[in-house]
Amino acid sequence: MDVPSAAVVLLAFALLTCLFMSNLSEHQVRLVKSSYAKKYDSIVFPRYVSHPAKVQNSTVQRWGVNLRNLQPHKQVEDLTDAPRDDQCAMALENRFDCARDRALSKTECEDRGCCYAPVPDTGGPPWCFYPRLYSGYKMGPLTPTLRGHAATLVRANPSYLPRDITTLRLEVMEETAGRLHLTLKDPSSQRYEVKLPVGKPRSNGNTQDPLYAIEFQPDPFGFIVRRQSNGRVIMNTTVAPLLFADQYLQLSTTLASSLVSGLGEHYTPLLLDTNWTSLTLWNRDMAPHGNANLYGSHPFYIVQEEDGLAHGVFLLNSNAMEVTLQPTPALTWVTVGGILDLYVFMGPDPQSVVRQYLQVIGYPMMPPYWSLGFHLCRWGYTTTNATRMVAQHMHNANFPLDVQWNDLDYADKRRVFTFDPQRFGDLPEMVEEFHQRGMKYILILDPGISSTSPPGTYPPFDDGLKRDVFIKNATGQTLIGRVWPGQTAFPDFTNLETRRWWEDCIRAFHAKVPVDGLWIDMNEPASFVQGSVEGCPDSDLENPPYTPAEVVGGQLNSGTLCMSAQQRLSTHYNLHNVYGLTEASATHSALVKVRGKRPFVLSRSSFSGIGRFSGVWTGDVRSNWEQLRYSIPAVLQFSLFGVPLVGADICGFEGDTTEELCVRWMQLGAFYPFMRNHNDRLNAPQEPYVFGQQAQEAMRSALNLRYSLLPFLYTLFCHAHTSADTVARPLFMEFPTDPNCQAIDRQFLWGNSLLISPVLEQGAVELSAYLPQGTWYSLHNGQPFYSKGQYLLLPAPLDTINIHVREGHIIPQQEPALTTTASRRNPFVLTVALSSAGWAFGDLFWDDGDSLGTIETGNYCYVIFIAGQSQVVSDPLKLNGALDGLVLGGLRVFGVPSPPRSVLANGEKVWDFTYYTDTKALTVTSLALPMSKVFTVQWTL
Ligand code: MIG
Repeated sequence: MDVPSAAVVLLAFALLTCLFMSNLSEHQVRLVKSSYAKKYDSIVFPRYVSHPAKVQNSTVQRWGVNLRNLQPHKQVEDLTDAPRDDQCAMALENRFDCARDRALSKTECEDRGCCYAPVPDTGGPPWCFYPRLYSGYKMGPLTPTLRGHAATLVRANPSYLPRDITTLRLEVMEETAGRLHLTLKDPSSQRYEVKLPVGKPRSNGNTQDPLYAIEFQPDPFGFIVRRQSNGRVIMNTTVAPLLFADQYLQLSTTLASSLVSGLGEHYTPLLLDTNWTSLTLWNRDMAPHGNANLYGSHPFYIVQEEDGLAHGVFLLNSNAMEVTLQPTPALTWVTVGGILDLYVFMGPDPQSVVRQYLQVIGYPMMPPYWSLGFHLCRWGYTTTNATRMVAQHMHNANFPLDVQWNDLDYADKRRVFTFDPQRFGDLPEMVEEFHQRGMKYILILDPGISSTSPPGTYPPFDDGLKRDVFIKNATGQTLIGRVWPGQTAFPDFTNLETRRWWEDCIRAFHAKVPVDGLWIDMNEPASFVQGSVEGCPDSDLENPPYTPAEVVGGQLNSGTLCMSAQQRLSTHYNLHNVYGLTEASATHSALVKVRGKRPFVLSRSSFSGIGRFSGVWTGDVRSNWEQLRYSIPAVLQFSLFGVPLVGADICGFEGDTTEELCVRWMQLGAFYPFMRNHNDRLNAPQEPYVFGQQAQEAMRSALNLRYSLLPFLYTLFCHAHTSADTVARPLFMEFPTDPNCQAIDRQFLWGNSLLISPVLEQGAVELSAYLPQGTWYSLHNGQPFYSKGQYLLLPAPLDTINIHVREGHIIPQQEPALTTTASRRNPFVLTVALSSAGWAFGDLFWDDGDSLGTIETGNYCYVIFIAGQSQVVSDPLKLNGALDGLVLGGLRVFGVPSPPRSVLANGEKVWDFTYYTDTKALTVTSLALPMSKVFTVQWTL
């Protein structure tokens, strides 16, 4: 399978060669596996190193095992016999909380064998903390297994938690050079484990020179992962005890720096606060605000190391989780169930960390082209005619609009898979009209299935019951909650039959209303009653010994189903966080089967791996400036989580927007990978056409700018799908060695070449924007900025969003139109941003935009563009007919040092060109060069 990859882009840039890189073939994978197996024959495990100072009576016999390239094992100071005061003497920031589960008095604390030393403030360092040496698990010898190495861990004394798992099996697997995998499980009884729907994690086939080395401290058990190249400690879990009880699992580690990101979904900056903060991962229908668990869970973090390297850690666990950060810097995972299934990704650069993570959870889907256009939605378009009018107003005012949406309004008594016979009686006709205009249509689909319609009148429920697809309560009856249609049952998407039933429901509905995509809301799942209409039984699942501190509502079953509810795979206690993921997967595959085209699914709830199936929006954001500003880190975090198709509700969902806010939000939103304006029922309207002429003009130009960039955006999505590149990209990812970029989350990049610097403050008409070192050209007029890596004050009047093109890059664009159906036929335009040496490079991925598997079957075009020596040349590396009839209509070359005397296109003289002496930009228009052929545009100086 040939795919254009970002690596190729770089290569071609450097060498001007054209190469295709392919994914590993089955054959190669087999080869890799056998070499992996062979390697281990020659390594002798374990290698014991006894502690030199204490031969007899050695309770802390330490030994180190380096799975590769043995390094001298660093002795950890032996404190066994140290007096208790020494055991408790440590800097405040190094205290690890011994009383996370509940508040303890001094006596209770000391009964746990912990240190008690109050500090004036609360919310900072813990008062009750572990001594330096705290008994825990003791590790036996490491022995080889089929996949790696394993050891048994035994706890001699009980911990302070109910139901310790006293014997654990540790498995250590060096899966690739950049990926280390450790699991800790109960060998005597199977506990719940997350099964991601990806099959085997991709291997890059090279475990020859691992980027990591791991050492173990046997008693108390802990491990240290180092970066092989420089010895840097990436993880050190010896700093606090491992706890593994039935409903409380805890693992602490130091962090290599405090530059940590991830651990979504929360309302935070891109860099998390390590000053004694905690993040709860528990999917919840909750409008974004600080210190709250929101809709999704992504137990993955990435750390920027001080020299520009990076690594990441993924704890594959879907139970309710709390992650605390402290200034050591260190991090503690606490989860209330499952196993510890830990991946370490060694990068060494930030983009590689994300790629390694996505090799485990799955690469993102390729979205249909139209889904990159503008989407317009509102709760409160109460009839088909109201909905039609919206699209018509947009059209009349010349605003691009690809997709018109409806919220719950369409449904008959708010029941999914129906439409209101009065208000939406001609819904099928309306959808047909949109299609005639080259538009698409999407509506909302909640998972709750009304359970109170008279028998025989509502097939989704009747069939669902018959086919046994619903989640059951603890005693085996259908669990009934309450959502928009009243009482509802909840499909159990871990049951295969449910997926078939869901597909049947979608097929039947689609036969009447040919929707183009589905918007899956309320899938945390959300319920308006706690647990169920009958409450929940009193049990350790509903009221576990430990509940993450910041769970909104205080209980796991707040705003959702009973924890004791039964799903095919396990209890809802274990499966809650993957409900949205399983629904997205079922919806995605149903759409594939029903429509036979590339599916579009937008999900509110998410878990690691959802990017394979769906895009995500950030939920019920408020119409205010702060929420506008925090939408950038939200979008960037989903980039890190492998969900490139993401955006916030433009102009805000809750509350009244203002004209200025809405203009600025449309400008930023034009650079969300997923661009939708959506509004709640009772608010002031915020469709672009409701504002004054000046605001409309600004919005129109933002929309046209986006539409002109869609070929570039689509190409970025292709690289995301094939190579796990990010689309909306944090600056630190592209400029990891520039310390100024570490924290930037008011600006971001598209791919590696477009810098977006939006206005995020009310009243601002200028903006201080950071430009990394090099030349950046204004996308609007080619004005160059030579940056040493500095902040520049840029004008940003209301009609302007600052976008800069990075030197050395070519951006493929197309003249905009009111839909992508139309814009896809328009002439292309290249924006060529020359490097100081006069070079630039770019590429274009193009296919029909919504067929299935075009990349996998090679049914696409891939063209590269190379500029150098006063010319731009295209090279169509792969053609399938999709570009036939399409032309290059013009180009803009930025950084042309002096006025050209003449311009030649495919050797012929061109008259329509302009050179701007002030900006050094050359514009060539009125071309018609076939995109499917090699073309050359030269200028003579
Ligand atoms: O309880 O469908 O986040 O986008 O408009 C509210 C109505 C349910 C929440 C979604 C929002 C949507 C709304 N939904």
